[in-house]
Amino acid sequence: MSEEALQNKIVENEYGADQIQILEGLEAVRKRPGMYIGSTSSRGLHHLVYEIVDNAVDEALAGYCDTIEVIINQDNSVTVTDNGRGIPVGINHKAGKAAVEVVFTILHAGGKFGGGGYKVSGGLHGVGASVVNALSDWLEVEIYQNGKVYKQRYEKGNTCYPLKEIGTCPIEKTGSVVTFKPDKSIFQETTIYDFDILKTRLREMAFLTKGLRIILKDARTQLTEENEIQKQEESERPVEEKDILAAESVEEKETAKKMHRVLEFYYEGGIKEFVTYLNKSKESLYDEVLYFEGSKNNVYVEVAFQHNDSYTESVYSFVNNINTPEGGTHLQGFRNAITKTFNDYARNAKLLKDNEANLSGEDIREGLTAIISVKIEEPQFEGQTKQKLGNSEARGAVDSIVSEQLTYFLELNPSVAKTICEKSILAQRAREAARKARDLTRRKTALESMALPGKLADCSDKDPKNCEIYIVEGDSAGGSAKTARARATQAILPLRGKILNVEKARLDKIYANAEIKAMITAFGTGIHEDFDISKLRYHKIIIMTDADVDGAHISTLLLTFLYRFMPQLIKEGHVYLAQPPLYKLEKNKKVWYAYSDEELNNILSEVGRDQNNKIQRYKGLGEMDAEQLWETTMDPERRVLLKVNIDEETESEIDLTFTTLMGDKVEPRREFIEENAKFVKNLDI
Ligand code: TTJ
Repeated sequence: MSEEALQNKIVENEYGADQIQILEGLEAVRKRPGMYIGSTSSRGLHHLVYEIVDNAVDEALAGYCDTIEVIINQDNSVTVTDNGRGIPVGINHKAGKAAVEVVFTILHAGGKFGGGGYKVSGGLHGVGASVVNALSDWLEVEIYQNGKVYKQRYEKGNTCYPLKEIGTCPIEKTGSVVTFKPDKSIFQETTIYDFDILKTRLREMAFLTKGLRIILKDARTQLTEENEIQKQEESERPVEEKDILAAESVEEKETAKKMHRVLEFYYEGGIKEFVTYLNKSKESLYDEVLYFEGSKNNVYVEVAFQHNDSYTESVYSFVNNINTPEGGTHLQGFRNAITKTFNDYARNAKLLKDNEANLSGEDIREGLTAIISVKIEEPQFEGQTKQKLGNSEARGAVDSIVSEQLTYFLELNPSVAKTICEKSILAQRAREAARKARDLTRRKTALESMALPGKLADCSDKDPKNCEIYIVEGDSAGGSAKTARARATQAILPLRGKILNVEKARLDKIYANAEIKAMITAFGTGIHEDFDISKLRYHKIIIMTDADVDGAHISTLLLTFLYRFMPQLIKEGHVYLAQPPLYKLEKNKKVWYAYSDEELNNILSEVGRDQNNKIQRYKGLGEMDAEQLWETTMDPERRVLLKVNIDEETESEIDLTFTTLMGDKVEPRREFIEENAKFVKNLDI
C-alpha cells in the first residue's frame, strides 16, 4: 500500500467500519475508474467537469456563490472558478492536514465536506472531487480567503506539497479555482473536450439553479494535432447568438468564432425558463408557465409546466440537478397531483358531467411540457440503471405542494383552467377512439395470424440477428431495392410518399395510417403498452431515402415516429440510415463512387481532372439500377451506414430536436437545420 493510501486508511478508520470500500484510497479509483465515473469514454471525461462544477453549485445553493466559470484550456485541461467562500483551508484535525487537501485526496461516499445546501450521494455525480483528482495527470487548486491566496498541486492524486500561501488579495475577494488535466492513460479513447457536450449540460445546470450565472469559455485558439478533429467539426457549425467575440483581425475573428467561444447562462426564472425554452418551437395553449415551489419533509420541490398544442408529453424530472430518465417517486407525486386536481376542478366547474368518466393522467399530460426538480439530502436511486428515485417522502412532498398551489392557481385563473380541461377532454375522446381502433387491429391480427404487409418483400432467414429491413422511399426505388437485395437476410418495405407526422396527429389517426401499420406489423414488436423488443424481426432497421431535402425530411419523419413510439429500437442501436452516394465517376472503364463533395474532390485529385472524366450526380435512388444500388448502398461489405443514437443524458435536447424539426414554427426549424442533425453519429462501415 502506498503511503498516501495508508494515510487514507488511518483517516477513514476514524469514520467507522461501515465505509470499508472507502479505505482503499485513490489507488482504487485509478484501478477501476468505471466504478466511480461510469466509464472512461468521452462520457466519463466530461463527467469530471460536472463533478467539479457540482461542488461549486452546492456553494451556490448554500447561498454564497452566484457565478461559476468553466474554461477549456489550450491543453484540454479545464479550469472551474467560483466566487463562493473558498474551500476551507484550516487544518482538519482528524486528517492532520488542510481541509482542502482532504477534499481532494480522500474518497468520500457522499458529499460530507461541501457543508452547504444539498449534496448528492447517488448516481454518477457526487462521487467527490478526489475522484477527479485521482484520474487527472495533475490538478491544481487555488483558494481566495481572508485576504490570502492559497495553492496546492497534486499529480495523479498524490499531493506535491502541503497547502501553501502564495500571495495576498483584497479581503472581499473569495472563491475557489480548480484546474485539472485528465490523465491520458485513463481516458484512452479521448482527452479532448467537446464544447457542445459541456454547453448542453451547463445550460441545464443553470436552468436548474435559478439566479446562478454559468460561463463557458473555449480558450483553445491554436490548433494542436489533437484539436484538429474538433476544429473540422466546429468549422461546419454556425456561431452561437450569444458568442462574445474578442478578436482583432478578420482572420482572428474567424478562428475566434470556431475556437474562442464564450457562452453565458443565466436564468432568473430557473426551470420556468427551462419550460419556455423547451416550448419555444411549439404553440403554447396559454401564456403563463405555471411554477410551484415549496419544502416539505426535508424535500425542496420546484415544478414548472405549460401545455402546448401538440400531442406529446415532455416531462423531465431531476433530483439534485441530476436527470432521472426513469422517473420515480417525485414524478409519481407530480402525476397524482395534476390528475386529481384537474379532475376535481373539471367536476366542480361542470366541465365534466356527472355521467362522464374521469380524465386519465395521460389525457391531462397530452401536450404537456414540465420540469420537476427536487433537492433531497439522501436520495436513494433504484432500478437497473440507478436512475429512478426511490425516496417515498418525495412522492408526498411533490403531491401536496403541487395539489395545494395548483388548486389555488386554477381558482384564480379560470380561463387557463378551462383551456387545459378542454384539451384534456378532447384527448380523452381521441384516446377512446384509438383504443377501439387498436382493439380492432388486435382482434384482426389474432384472426389473420399476424399477416405481414403486402408490400413487404421479406427475407428468408428467420433469425432476427441476421436480418435487416430497408424502409425505402417510393415504389420505384423499392422495386430496385427488391431486385438488388440479398434475399436471405435483407427485407424491403417500400413506403409511398411522405409518412404521417406523428407530432401533429392524435393517436387514433396514427394507428389508422397504412404506412405506420405496415411498419408496426413488419417489425413484429407491437407498440405502446404491447411493445416487446424480443419480438423484433430484424436487428437492423435501415432507412433508405434520397440524398436530397425531401429524402432528409422523410428520414426525419420516420425517425420521429420511431423515437416517439419505439424509442428502445433507437436506444438499443437497431436503427440506421443508409448513405447512397452523391456522385459516380467513370474513367477508363473504372468506376468510383463519392458520398460527399469532399470525397469527389479527393478522388479527382487522385485520378486527375481530365476531360474524359464522366461524372454523374445522383438525384435520387431511382436513378441507380439495381446493381449500382447494391454495390453502393446495400452490400454489407461496401456500404456506409449511419447508426442513429441517443445520448440519454440530454433527453430534453433530443425532444427539442424533434419538435423543432416537426413543429409549426419556421424560424427555429431553419436555425436547427443549419446546426444539423445531432442525433446521428458515424459508425458501422
Ligand atoms: C464549506 O463550508 C465552509 C465554507 O466553504 C464551503 C465549501 O466547501 N465551499 C466551496 C467548495 N466553494 N467552492 C467549492 C469548490 C469549488 C470548486 C470549483 C471545486 C471544489 C471541489 C469545491
